[in-house]
Amino acid sequence: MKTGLLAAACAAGLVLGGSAAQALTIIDFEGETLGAQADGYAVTGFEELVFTTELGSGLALYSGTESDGVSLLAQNDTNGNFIRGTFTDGLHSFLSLTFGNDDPNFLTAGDQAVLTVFKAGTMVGQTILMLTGPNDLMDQTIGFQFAQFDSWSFAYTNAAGVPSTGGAGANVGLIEVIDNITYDTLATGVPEPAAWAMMILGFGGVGAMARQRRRLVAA
Ligand SMILES: [Ca+2]
Ligand SMILES: [Ca+2]
Ligand SMILES: [Ca+2]
Repeated sequence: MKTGLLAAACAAGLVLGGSAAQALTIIDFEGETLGAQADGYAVTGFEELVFTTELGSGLALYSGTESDGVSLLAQNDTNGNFIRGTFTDGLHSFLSLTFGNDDPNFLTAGDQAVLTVFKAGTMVGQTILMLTGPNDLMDQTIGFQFAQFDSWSFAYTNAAGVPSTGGAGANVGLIEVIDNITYDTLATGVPEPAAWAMMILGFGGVGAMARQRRRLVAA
């Protein structure tokens, strides 16, 4: 249900986006096989985004009452592990994802969700959100836009920004669970009429049109 709403919202964005119209890709992991995944995992058809973990292992696909269908997580959370994503198709400038698993039994005051973006390994931006109303449900969204980046990380940290390394009652015992990963689609954007005119004048347009692909996920 939530995925369908998100897809609809993005479709509306394509229509109403004005001069900045762009296609968006959404990965919601539905249809993927549950269980452990090796670092380097990518969803078939979305190979441009490769998932890894900070510590080299612990990726898993998961589905439970607190998640949004199938979701991606990084086990476990007594060792500072968290999720990384690397784009193999170039620089992006928009990213958002839903997250949750903010179990109140494992939460400490000040715990936060941190999305950091990098360009060629150098941090170029960061979004920090406090965990609002801890309820163990995936009901928060975090995002970043404007600066260009080619990789990102998502981590739960303590109030000082240190990735969680503790268990219940000591620092945080939260496991990152993310879903509905949405990013600007490179080389498949929907050109504005003026852009089409330029392409037709400059290149004949046919070749460029033939390479266009739409990768929006069906709800
Ligand atoms: Ca999902
Ligand atoms: Ca973690
Ligand atoms: Ca929540």
